[in-house]
Amino acid sequence: MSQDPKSGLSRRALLGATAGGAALAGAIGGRLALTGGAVGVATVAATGTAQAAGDGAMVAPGQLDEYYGFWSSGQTGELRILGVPSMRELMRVPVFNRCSATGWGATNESIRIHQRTMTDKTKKFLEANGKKIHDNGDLHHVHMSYTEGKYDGRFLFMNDKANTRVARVRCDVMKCDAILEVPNAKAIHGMRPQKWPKSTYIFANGEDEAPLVNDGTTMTDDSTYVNIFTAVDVESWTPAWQVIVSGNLDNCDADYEGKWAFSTSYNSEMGMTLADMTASDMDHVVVFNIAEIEKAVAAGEGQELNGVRVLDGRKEANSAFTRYIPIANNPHGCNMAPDRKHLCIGGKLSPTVSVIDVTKLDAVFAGADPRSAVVAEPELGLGPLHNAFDGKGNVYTSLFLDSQVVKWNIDKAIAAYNGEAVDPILEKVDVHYQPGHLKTSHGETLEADGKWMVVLCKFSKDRFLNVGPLKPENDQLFDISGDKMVLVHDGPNFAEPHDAIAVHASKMTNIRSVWDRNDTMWAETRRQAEADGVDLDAYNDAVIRDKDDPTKVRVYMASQAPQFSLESFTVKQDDEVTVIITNLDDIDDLTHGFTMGNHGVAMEIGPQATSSITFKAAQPGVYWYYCQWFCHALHMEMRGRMFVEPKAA
Ligand code: CUK
Ligand code: CUA
Ligand code: CA
Repeated sequence: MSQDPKSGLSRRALLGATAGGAALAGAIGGRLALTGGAVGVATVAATGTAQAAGDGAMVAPGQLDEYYGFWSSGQTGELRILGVPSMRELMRVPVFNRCSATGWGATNESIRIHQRTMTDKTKKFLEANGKKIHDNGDLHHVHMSYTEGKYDGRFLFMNDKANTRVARVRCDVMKCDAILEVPNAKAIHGMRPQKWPKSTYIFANGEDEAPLVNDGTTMTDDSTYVNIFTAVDVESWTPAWQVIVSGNLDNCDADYEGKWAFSTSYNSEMGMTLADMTASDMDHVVVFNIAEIEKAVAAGEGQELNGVRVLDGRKEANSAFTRYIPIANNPHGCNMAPDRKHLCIGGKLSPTVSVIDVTKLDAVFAGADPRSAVVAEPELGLGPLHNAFDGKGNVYTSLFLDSQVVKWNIDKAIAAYNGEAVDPILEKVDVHYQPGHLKTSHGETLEADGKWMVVLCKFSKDRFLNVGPLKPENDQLFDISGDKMVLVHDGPNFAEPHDAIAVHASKMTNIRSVWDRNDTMWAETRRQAEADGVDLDAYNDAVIRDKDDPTKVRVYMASQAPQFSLESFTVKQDDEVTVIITNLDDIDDLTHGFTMGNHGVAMEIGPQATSSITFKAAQPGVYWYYCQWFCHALHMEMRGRMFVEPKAA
């Protein structure tokens, strides 16, 4: 591997390193030669988990965090990975955004993932705008797949409110491998996986109201508007079924028995203005009966619309699919407690959290008063949004308007609701400032461990050096293992994490460092290579003009530090050029890149990966391409030329 089959040069000889290590020494050595000293190597060897040191340095350099933190990024559209408790940012995984570093949203492999479930309407819309994909997103919620109420380390799921999509990230390589544009619904906001027995579905809330067939025939008549709740099949990443509801849908969650899903609605009024949306004293939580819905879907009830079975679960339909529990004034957060019993609903405009006992829901579906399932409604402070749990019967609720987190006890709240003279509130702490979501380590699983809590503050104001009118958000980390909540870290963050989860490192057992050459990610590219007679697994190169469309040229090459197998290639002006590169290096952390100068294209090629990108060579001349991922002492020399011959006059 360290022998360059073309030039016959050994990389180790080039570096002048000792012959002690094999390929690893070759690659790491390249860095050491430039960074000076053995610092880079020392950190690699260190292991062990974090201890709270109390001096702000909770995880020493070279030590590993105890938890993976998976953060949403809101309007940035990516997934972020942080270490908890160090709050060090470890990685950004592009999902709905266009990424300059990795080429996500530009490589053929990523565009295929984007386009697979795109509706015809969206395809036409994008074409009219000269685009292939939407390259923005609004990623609010990230959750992991479950097996029996616990994180299983397989997938991460996330929503895009902006373009009505949900996406899946593979945890083995931490890359997005499936995006679904949800048909019929509008603006996917709340999104949660099924928890029990495993995540067969994710549930996705449509937040915005629109006509079911939104083709312009009816627009201002809002009596024709609906909102849609969707179950997405986790394996096939296609919609399994949909339910039309009354009111809109905000946040959602699922229970620990696999029986129910729940969604908050702040617009039971079906209002189109702020005044109308806040007109009613009461809104509601919708409860979905999964078994009844599945039965009806299997029986072919409802209607088929854009390939999905759609059931009517509106109030007036009086179906077995839904029940509506009245909740005060524009509720928001929806969080199932790890006690398997209590669902907590943030009041937002009401200073209360409503506690629903899910064991009472069978009675509600059998005809009991829906409010009979509410077993507590403690008054906690102003602007309660989201709830998190410590597994010891306590809840942490973010108070947006009060800029506080309140810790309270469920049993005490129930006792108070029943008339006992007990105060359920245990403690309040100030946060900085205006918290949205807050999350505890494993708090949305049966393994809630009561160790850490992050509070995602929407405003940072004076907590950091001033960086201009646009300020970062502030993610505050609290140690909640003792009686008191102790603030241990402020973590500035860019626009705009809404939600986060912390997953113990012991759950993440299948993470790879090197790609499998046969990964499905580039299966389509591999098929094309076979048709072109190119062996992607060899240090191989080829420039192939398409037989059917001679304006299309495919350029195949391999990369192996510090060289591309092709040091130049020639195309004609106006050719559509696809560059396909396989990285034959097979050691940890040896990523190459491909950037074509002045053509607006760049991509990442991980160890043993194949990546491809397509562009038009519209202007004649000489253009250099280069590896933009620092890979070797001779990384700067890892480049080549594209000659674009002028069109014959
Ligand atoms: S929502 Cu952002 S603070 Cu989209 Cu989960 Cu509540
Ligand atoms: Cu290859 Cu830098
Ligand atoms: Ca309302």
